[in-house]
Amino acid sequence: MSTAPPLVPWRDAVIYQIYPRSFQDSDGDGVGDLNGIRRRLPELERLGVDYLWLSPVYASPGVDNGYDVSDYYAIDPLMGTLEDMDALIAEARERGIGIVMDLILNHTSDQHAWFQESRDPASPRRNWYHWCPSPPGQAPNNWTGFFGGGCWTRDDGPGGSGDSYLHLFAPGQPDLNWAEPAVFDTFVDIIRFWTDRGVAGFRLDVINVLWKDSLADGRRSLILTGSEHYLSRPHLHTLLQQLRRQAFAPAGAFTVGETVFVDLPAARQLTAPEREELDMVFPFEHMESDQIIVKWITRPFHPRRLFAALRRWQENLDWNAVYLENHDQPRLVPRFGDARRYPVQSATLYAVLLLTLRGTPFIYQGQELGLLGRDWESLDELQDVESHQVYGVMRSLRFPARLAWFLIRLKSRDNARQPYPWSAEHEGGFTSGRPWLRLHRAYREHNYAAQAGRPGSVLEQYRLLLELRRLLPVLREGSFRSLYQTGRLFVYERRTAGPPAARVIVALNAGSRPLAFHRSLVRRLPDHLHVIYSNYDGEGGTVDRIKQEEAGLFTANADGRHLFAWRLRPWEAVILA
Ligand code: TEU
Repeated sequence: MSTAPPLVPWRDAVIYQIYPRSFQDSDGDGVGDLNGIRRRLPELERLGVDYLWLSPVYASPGVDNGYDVSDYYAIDPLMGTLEDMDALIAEARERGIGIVMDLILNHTSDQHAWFQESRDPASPRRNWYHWCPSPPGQAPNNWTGFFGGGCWTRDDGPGGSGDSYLHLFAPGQPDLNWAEPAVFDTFVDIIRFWTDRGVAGFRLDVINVLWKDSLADGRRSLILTGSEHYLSRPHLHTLLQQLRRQAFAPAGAFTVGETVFVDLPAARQLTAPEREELDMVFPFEHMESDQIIVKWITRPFHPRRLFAALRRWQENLDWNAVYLENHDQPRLVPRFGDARRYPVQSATLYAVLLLTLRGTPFIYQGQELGLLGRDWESLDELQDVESHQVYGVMRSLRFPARLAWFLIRLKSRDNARQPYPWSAEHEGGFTSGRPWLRLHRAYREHNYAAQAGRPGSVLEQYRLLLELRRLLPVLREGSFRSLYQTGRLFVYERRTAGPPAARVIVALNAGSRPLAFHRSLVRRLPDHLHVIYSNYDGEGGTVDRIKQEEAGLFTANADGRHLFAWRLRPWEAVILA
């Protein structure tokens, strides 16, 4: 009999995303693997996270680092075996940690047996993918893909029919045709296969593009011509309801959908509990606050846009996923913070933001160390298929080579994919061999071991904030109300009606200059507030004090620290009660 504690319900949980090939290598081949993750479970438990979402670990030729699956029932030999996966699930479970798998329903690898069979027009699998006749040099429609350029490839290879197949992503990622009932049934079976092994939830890759209304030409657009035919179409909702009813719900598995370009009305539909589709979705709007039209064209970041977007989503959705980093986004600190002058404060300001908004927070590996990225010297160093493909598109549009490289370097997904620096040792303790992607040059200074147990470090502040979330129900359940959101300042309240009634106020100064509160704001705040957390508070005593005070927290000004002088230091984040 297992003595494992029950898993925290997903609404109360903090989820940690692992990019397995960059987390911890256990066998010296330079690629992270499942046994590496098993080895690091003590560190993850110490951090205090409740679930691990693993980016794909299925068998894959690795064109898109596992987002091109060639067998959904098998573990990639680079990552380990099914037995290793079972052991990981069991050992994590013993520590009260659940495993969330990434599920790619929109496309498979072109090496998947299904696709190989479907290349034959007479095959029963022909209809599993979107095949269309096309004369050489002419695509069946004018759609453009997510990685830039076209999204049709003609099957000219040996045994090929000369027809073209649709791929919204890389040519090695043909889109499945969800109009084929056997595709649905197969995925119900796949989901059951993994929930039977103890998987607790799924992150559903690009889930809102699954259903294509038609393959007709689209309205010409600077990005994603054709997307009006497949972004969150009505039948998508039906498919999600069926998947939930037949696969996720019977196993008690929760879902978070990755929903590209999703707007608020669509997100509301997708997550409304009574509609029984998804539990949460990943919005993109706030991540677009430093870009113009496409992610590659950046503009100077201003926190006002980030805060305004977050606030809009907080105010218009009852519950959702909250995130600031993932494996597709460049690192937070050089992007939205001040990496040069306030690397620790800007990293921890965003930790406070992430962990005090309403919703289920997702931390991406390395975010808890305040990692930086962006230290690339040339395109040759990058592995990401998207970076290379988009560079090619930019060059064909006559972008000068230096400009194209400058833009790629800023936004390349490899910025987030550098192997995890565990220590100052050989390759950061990530591998005993040669890593598949270069570590950040500063790994000897910026690593896990250098921060663990050091009060005030980014890592220790994440740990404290997670503890605070567990201690204070208001941080999990409380309603959200914005009190002030102008310029670099964001002040909001979380409140529960009780009993016992509780309230905390969070104030953030996302700028490198001190900031005094305007009188109009001060007037709206209660008189007796004290700081229960500041990211300038290096002593780490906050949580211990709260533990002692638990009951009286919101009335007593226990240690007499009436510190809050209506003024925030550069990149200061405070939680007040
Ligand atoms: O991402 C979908 C997606 O929208 C991204 O490709 C996005 O367009 C791009 O990263 C912006 O730069 C998911 C996965 O998260 C990503 O890693 C995969 O490459 C993609 O799907 C295809 O499976």
